[in-house]
Amino acid sequence: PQTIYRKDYAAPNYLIDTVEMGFDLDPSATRVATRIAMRRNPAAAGRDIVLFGEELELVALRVNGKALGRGDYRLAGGVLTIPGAPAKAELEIETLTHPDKNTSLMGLYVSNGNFFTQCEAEGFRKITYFPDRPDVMAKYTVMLRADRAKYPVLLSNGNLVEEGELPDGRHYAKWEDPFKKPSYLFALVAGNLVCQEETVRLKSGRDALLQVWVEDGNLDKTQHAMDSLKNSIDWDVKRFGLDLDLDRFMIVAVGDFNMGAMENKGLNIFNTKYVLANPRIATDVDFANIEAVVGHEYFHNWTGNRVTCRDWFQLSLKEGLTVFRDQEFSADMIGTDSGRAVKRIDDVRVLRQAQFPEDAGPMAHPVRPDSYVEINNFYTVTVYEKGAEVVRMYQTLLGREGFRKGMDLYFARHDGQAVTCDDFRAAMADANKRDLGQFERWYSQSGTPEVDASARYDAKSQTLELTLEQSCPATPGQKKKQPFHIPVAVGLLDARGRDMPLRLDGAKGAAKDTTLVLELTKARQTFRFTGVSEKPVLSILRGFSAPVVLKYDYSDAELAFLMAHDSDPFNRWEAGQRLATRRLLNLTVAVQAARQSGHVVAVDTVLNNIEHDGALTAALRATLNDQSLDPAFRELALTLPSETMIAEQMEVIDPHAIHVARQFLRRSLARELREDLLAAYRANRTPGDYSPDAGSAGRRALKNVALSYLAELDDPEVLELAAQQDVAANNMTDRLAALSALVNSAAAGKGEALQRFYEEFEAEALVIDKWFTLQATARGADVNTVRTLAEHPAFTLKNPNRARSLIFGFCNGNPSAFHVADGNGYSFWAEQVIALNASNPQVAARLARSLDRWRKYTPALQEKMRLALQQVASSPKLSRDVSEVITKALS
Ligand code: HT7
Ligand code: ZN
Repeated sequence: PQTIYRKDYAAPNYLIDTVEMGFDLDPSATRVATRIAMRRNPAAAGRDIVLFGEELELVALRVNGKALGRGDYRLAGGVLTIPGAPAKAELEIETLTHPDKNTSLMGLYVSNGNFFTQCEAEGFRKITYFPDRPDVMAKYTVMLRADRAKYPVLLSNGNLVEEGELPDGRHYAKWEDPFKKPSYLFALVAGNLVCQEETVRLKSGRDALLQVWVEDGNLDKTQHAMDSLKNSIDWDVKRFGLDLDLDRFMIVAVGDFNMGAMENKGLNIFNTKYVLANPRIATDVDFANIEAVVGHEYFHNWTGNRVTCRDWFQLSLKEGLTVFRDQEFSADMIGTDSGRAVKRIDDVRVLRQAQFPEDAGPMAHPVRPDSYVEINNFYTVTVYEKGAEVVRMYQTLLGREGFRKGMDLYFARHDGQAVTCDDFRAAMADANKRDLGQFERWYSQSGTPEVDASARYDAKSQTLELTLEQSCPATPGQKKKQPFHIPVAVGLLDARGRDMPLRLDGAKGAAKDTTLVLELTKARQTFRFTGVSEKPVLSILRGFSAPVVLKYDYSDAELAFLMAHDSDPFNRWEAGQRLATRRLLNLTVAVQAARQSGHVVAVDTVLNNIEHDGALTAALRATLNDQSLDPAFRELALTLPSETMIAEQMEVIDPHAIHVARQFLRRSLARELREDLLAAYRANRTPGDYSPDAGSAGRRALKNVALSYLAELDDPEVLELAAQQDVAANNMTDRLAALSALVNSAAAGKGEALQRFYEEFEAEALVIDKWFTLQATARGADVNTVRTLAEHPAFTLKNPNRARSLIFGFCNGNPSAFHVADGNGYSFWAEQVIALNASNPQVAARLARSLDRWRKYTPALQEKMRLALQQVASSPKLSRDVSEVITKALS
């Protein structure tokens, strides 16, 4: 397959003013007639009309009314070229597609009997031949025709301008989008759907119709999405002065969808997982995710749609910025400082768990990649989550006001254009009169930078010298890195744990700030604080001010002190994680040593005999019992780093040893904190009607993490609590937590509880997904468990949510079982990747990434993973998507 390079970007030969499309919708053969008004681009060198098309039957092709014969154009490798076209060309194209055969879920496809489209990134070319690239923007008019009985609802972008009857029981609807847009934002939906709707008055004084469309029977699950949409509209006006520009804004839910949702202009299409919610079927996390994704897609209307990407290398221009916006929205919706901090911790956890490993593996790429084989493989945590961190750093460096000025200038300059990450950076720099030249390296250099900190306190001169040294590991194609521009937020704590006022040497005025943002721009820099009256404890990288790994030689006592006192909640949590990670790594080494010594003693006996760690237990007890702390924060503090997180800290990953060590620590904490956990469990019940608000969700989270610890003890009193909760819960959060506690314990009734759950929720696909995941990730589950579940009548690989629930759940969410020594997990993985490759390459390529980090494992496991990767590599008809991932993993 061909590699596409950023450096090869060339402006399109032709621009488009208008696109008119007519669809005769039929699941087995849909006819699409397209008329495109094109004109030569004065800024381009080439003269050919270049169109892309995939899996299409070309029925007719005319230029300015004249039919083109085979000699008038070239068609090869999905590219249709018309050489020597006139300066102004009206192009007419007729194509046939087969939506019911389209299992890739890109382009026009059928899901549960209804029609949907997915055009980002390059799905429009599966509908018609077209200059399917984001820098070609045009105004669209769309005529949909279909059988009225089967497809009573016909939707597309923009405004409904006409509808009516046709012969033979068919009907039509004509839609006009007043805004020009790239083809990837085109959408249509046709089917038997119902909606919840509401008219709202916008800031501008105009009214807008908001609709949430779902299948019949799901109208009891749309209120939260509607509320989230209204909140998003209000928030974007308040925070960024950006109002809804349409008379009508629609959200449509679909059960078969490759990703979370899609921001098509005025017609957002969503995975049902991010729309449907009520207390019976959705957890607190689901409610929060729906709010975030509804916000995300809505915010794209400005950051992505009004201002779009010049080319797909610039994807983070819209995705990083929009993730930052949705993170800020969710934080503001919680409203409290502690709630904001909890949200920040959650976001950083995702970054560390998924993006840091990506940045250290074979698929590492800059936030703005330089090349790709298949663009779908670059919808990554680097482009999205690291991209959001990059945007957040602008705000940290420029302040909220400065950031807003940059945003205002960005829209003033680029509304209606397709632009680059450099354009965004220039707007930020120019609006604030700052030189952000070095900041560009965050876009061009891959890898996670490391910042090594060391400090020297001089009591006599009352100065503290903080030396920061940065480096960045080599990544594929990038051996040497230049220093980044890194904002490092720092605070100093006195012996009583209070923040000290800070002053840098040479700064004017009295010290008053208690957090300073240091700008690290060199490989090594020393910052001198003056007037430091006593030796402080350092709180570095407050709020996780940059996406880096901070190394600082904290003592256990300092970490416990920060856990108890740091005014920065992120670093307060971070101190606990550092302490726990240290302990977990020691335990993992002990497990390995015990295994190697060949003693017949149980590993537990060995672990029980190694030095008891009172510091961690005492600190966790204090946090758990500190009623002044937000319950949601206490839950996060109590949650140990995941097995994946611990793995990333090891030179050589030994999944089994990590699992044993982590389980051991959980059990011993449960034993020592038993009474405290029981008290927290009882104190944080949420009686009365369910509400997904952050306060209630935080209490449930704390109660349920207490339950999960307690269930480690396998003691009848606790298992009875779980059993009672399973029966009495009035919401899915508590129900699932109880079931999970039972399934992960030795409870006798867990099989029955699982069966009851299945029978109760059989008709709710999203809940059955949870049921599969719970079992795939359960302790004690192995490859055979998952193979058996894959035979269950409710399982199908064809539905991405279902495939993710079981297969991804196991391969990514149950490391010790997946990496079983005999390599059976890898054989299973290879089979599934190969099967998915045939039906849905995009989903297959996501699964293929489960072995990205194979070179970090023990030699025996490495060898088995290599064989599995080769098995996939040598399978016939490998898609571009899977081939790119596997080739990079093996190279
Ligand atoms: N911008 C959307 C990307 C997306 C997508 C990409 C490839 C294949 C299927 C897809 N579905 C949605 C999602 C977003 O970031 O909002
Ligand atoms: Zn997005």
